[in-house]
Amino acid sequence: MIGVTGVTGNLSEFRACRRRLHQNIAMAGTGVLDEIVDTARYPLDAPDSARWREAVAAARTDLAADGCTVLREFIRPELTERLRAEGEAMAPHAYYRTEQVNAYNIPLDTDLPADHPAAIVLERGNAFVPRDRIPADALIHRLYTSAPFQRFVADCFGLADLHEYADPLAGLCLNVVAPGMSHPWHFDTNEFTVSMLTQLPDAGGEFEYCPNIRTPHAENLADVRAVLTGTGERFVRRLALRPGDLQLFQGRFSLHRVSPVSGAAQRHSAIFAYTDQPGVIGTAERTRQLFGRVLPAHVERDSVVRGDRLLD
Ligand SMILES: O=C(O)CCC(=O)C(=O)O
Ligand SMILES: [Fe+2]
Repeated sequence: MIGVTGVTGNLSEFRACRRRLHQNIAMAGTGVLDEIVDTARYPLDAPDSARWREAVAAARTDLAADGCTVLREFIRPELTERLRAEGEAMAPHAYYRTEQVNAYNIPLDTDLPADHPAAIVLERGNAFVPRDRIPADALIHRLYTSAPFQRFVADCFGLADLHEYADPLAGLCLNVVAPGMSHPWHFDTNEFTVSMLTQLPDAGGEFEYCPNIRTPHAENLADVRAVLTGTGERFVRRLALRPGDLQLFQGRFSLHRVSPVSGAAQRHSAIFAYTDQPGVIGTAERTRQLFGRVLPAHVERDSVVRGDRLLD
């Protein structure tokens, strides 16, 4: 008898202890995060709970419909001024180099028919602050490296796993669009993008996108051309982003841009780059174009034959 009650007592104690342990493990990853993210609204502290699944399902519904979802006020609204100020402090480290590009990010001398939309040359005037200029305690850095955040984003995209882009410069960037500049129309070469506006410009600088204007099976060149030449308004949607909103975007099929910025203030957005394979690093050539310098990791990477066939 004593044995039975004793066991029962131990068992319930054991269960309570195990529950506390699980809570502690969850909180170890989210305690800091809870200061940044309103976990009542975005339950990063409760992976795989009903609330978590609900938030993920909502994001997936949006993504399936048009490749984009915006999680409003993902950063607690009382922190948006700090978010903005941190971005402003790092913005002077952006590397400026206006680049002639096309919407497909393929070489401008590619042999194509004259009326192909890739023959339309655009000016990429946005500049990037690289990861090694972003303090480890900046809100965007803490979010980028947070395990529950990564788990949540992976779930929203329906990915089994997600890894920080191992590139020491391109993993996390602040995208700076100065007055008079834009980030012109393009398709992304990566499958998914995670970003967060940190500072609004005075005017312009809108995120514009054409949901699924192309598909894996059809380039729909005439439609793309219409957008690039300013007659495709019917394809264009605009997002009224606010600092602290989290944007999940699948830009391979949806042509998109940041429209020209005007007024005095720059537009700042954090780009959280993740890959579905670990250990990915950009080429030295591309790194130099984007950041004006390379690190030993890029040089080493180029001398190693990679086991994957990923685009840079
Ligand atoms: O900065 C943004 O909001 C958009 C960035 C973007 O389209 C990209 O980095 O590919
Ligand atoms: Fe993009």
